[in-house]
Amino acid sequence: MTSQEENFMRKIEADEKIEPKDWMPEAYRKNLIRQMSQHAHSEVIGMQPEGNWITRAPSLRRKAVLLSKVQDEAGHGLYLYSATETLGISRAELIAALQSGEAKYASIFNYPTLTWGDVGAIGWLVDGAAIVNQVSLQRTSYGPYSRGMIRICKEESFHQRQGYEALLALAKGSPEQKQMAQDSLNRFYWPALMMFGPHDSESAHSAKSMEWKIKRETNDDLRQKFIDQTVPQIEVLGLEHPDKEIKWNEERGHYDAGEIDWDEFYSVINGNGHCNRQRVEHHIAAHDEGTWVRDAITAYNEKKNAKKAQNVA
Ligand code: BYC
Repeated sequence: MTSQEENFMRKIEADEKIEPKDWMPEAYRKNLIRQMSQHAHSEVIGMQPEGNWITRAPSLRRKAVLLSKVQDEAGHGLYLYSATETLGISRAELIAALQSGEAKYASIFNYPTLTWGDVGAIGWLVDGAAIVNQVSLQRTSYGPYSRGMIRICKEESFHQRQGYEALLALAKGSPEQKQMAQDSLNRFYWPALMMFGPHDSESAHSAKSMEWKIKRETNDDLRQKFIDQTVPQIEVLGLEHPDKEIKWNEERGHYDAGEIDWDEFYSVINGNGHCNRQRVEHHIAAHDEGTWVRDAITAYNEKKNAKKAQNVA
């Protein structure tokens, strides 16, 4: 080990944060860019399924709340892109990788939102799963990522509660509304479990990411936390659990659960989910429409800098 590597590992072991100007192994930097940019893309692509319901929200209050939640997701994407840029890669490169399909985003956003119940299920289950993961990532070893997570988690808890409250209203409503809530739970439960990634034994990046403390808990451990916390929440809603094999295991102190359909997971992350093409095409169209805004800002900044240079001279 070189002295630089030794110093890096000493910091990791002492739970000190690695900061942008610190020396870091190239593989650590690359792994972080991969994970953080995919996280940023997930936030931004995640605006689409919920955005689909802004114009059809059932009341003015629900519309206002959904609108601000979707705006929050855009903000999360921006924090995460900025944090990723501290690793020496530009926003344009990150977005090009998303649009070419080279970079992934969370599989969950390739499922359609068919009913209003789905908006509640996303807030409750998808943001709920995201929080379990992100609370753990608050202790990640890279300073800018860790600080971004602390801020994002605060907003995400509010998102989770608004989703649960929307679904509770349906579950305690008419038989048709209760059925809508059950149907959303049935469709979003398994994809929410897939958000935690493959089993630890199949996870390509986990071992190194755990060693470097990029990840602080494994995919399976985080998934188990989510499974455990969701059981009583389903009971309060008065809905049926979508997993018929769910059973408390006294010895483990956890719920045993049925197996995820991994063929479906791999099909979705490899680009063949219900909405993969639609999501990326929509992103490309929106990005193209915004070209004039980016051009205007660049021209303005150039003008401002030229003026500053003139004043100095
Ligand atoms: N979906 O070795 P593994 C939100 C990929 S959004 C797609 O275990 P890793 C919200 C993985 O990337 C919150 N791909 O990977 C927004 C890798 O492929 P590559 C999003 C997945 O990185 C709007 C390969 O499979 N949260 O809150 O160690 C509205 C092997 O996997 C998935 C984050 O992004 C998946 N589910 O662990 C509402 C959290 N799972 O890169 C809500 C940050 C795995 O080699 N990310 N893959 O091509 C992480 O914590 C980790 O990256 C993961 C995967 C746990 C997701």
